[in-house]
Amino acid sequence: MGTSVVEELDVLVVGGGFSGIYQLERLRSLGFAVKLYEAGSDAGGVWHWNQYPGARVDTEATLYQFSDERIWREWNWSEIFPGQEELQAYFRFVIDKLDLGRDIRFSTRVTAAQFDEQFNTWTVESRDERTGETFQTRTRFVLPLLGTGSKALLPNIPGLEDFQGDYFHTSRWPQGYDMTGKRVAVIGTGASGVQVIQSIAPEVGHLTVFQRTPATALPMISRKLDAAANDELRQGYPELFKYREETFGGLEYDVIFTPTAEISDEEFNATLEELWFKGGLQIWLGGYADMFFNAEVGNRIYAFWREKTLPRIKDPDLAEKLAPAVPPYPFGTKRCPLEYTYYDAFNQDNVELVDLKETPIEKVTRNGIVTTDGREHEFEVIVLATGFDSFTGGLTDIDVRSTKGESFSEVFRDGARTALGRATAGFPNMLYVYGPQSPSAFCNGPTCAELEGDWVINCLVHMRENGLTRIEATAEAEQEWHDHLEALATSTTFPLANSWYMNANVPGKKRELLAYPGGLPMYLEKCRQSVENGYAGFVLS
Ligand code: NA7
Repeated sequence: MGTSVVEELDVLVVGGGFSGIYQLERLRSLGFAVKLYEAGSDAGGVWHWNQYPGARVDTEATLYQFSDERIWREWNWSEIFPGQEELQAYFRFVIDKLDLGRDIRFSTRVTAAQFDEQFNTWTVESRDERTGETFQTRTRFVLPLLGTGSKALLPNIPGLEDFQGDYFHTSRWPQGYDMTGKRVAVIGTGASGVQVIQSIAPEVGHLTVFQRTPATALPMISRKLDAAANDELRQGYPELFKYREETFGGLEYDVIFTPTAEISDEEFNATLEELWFKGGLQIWLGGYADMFFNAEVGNRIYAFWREKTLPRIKDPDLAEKLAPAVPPYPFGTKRCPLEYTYYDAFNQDNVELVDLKETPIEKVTRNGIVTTDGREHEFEVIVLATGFDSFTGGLTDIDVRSTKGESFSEVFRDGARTALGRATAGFPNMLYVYGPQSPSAFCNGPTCAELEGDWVINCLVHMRENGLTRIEATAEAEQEWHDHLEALATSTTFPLANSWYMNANVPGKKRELLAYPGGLPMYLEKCRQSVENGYAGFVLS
């Protein structure tokens, strides 16, 4: 770290998504010297990075927004599941409206951070992505608010770098890239893959989808919102913003706690039918909670899903690959993508599916992809819809050193360690929101950005009022939190699937559930208890 210090702060917020923007606005209004650094060149966090065709939020805009009345009073959504461009426009609106721009540095990537024990401050090194210049910031607190999708996961396929066509990850889509008439491969059928596939299928020359595990995609069912509809929704917002705290996923609907053993098959199916037509993630995060504890219940929901999906796919062999008779995993243990025309796309003559369970990818050549049956599939473009090194990838990507000189990769070698999903021992004055071991992936982003975020804000105010300059998680609290999460996780069906929830998508990463599976109300209660007990789990000095 040889460069000079250009900024002295109370708080450095890293990341310009919902969590970062919320912290910047609240902390600044409370008089903290705070700045936000964002690696992307524009607003939105994931909504800046994920510019692939068809990128769209899959929780309802009613709660996929800030609860700040100055914003929702004026902002009108065009539909209930808005697309990427609209979400990015929303972020620009928020930044303008709250005059946050003067405290945001875009195109600024934080690359390293070192704690100074003498002054209880961090020295942070950052790089200007446009000029390549590096500079330092000295700050009391660092909030790495990096979400679950900031570290793209590129598959380790031999020869990829030799490919003569274009290839890119969904979250690094070249702006305005034209796919018309091209021969395209998409690897991956998660939420991003499904959205890309259904969007580009009508325009590309030929599309080959490489599927490792079938998605259980659900109908999105969006609806347009005119000014009157927005006015009507606005009347319900204050109540909704309160209600979200009581729900498992921080949403406008909750899981159903009625034990499925107590209800008839007719009632079970009637409920599923109703949830299906409500659309979105309702059958999952608004469905029977039993599905998360009993694989049989998950399999019954899978059978319902399959019955709905099969009629959409004409070719029976293809149908068996996309919606196999034997559930590939208990329903609900992998994220359900939302779709409009995903399954219909496979009925087009120009769309083909390669089942990687039958014929895995062997290598990439100059011209395309070779599978183990010896076939070379030729392409002009390869889209990597292969997901993210979620939960910890953003942190381990930065060269942060603990007070013992260890990096996050070293400290998380045998699994992530946090107290309350809030901080890690050895990294004082570094607090997370929506990070590992918090509800994160199971919680509506803006909900947790604000409700978890309030804990951080209140803590920093408490420290300021009491002349405290250092907060650090204890190793004991980390162990307790780990054991609590592990006990919860082993009672669920999540360990039965190879999902990114379980870190199973990242080769070599410890297999463990890093999203808090107890639901938002239980999590918030644990956070409250910590505060009531004098920030139990943390040493403040
Ligand atoms: P996901 O949900 O992690 O999906 C990634 C997809 O890519 C999934 O189908 C994977 O198959 C597949 N994949 C990953 N690595 C490979 C390799 N090496 N070979 C073949 N296929 C591979 O990421 P998304 O971007 O779609 O969604 C992430 C979240 O963003 C989403 O859940 C929302 O919250 C928003 P697998 O299922 O692992 O067998």
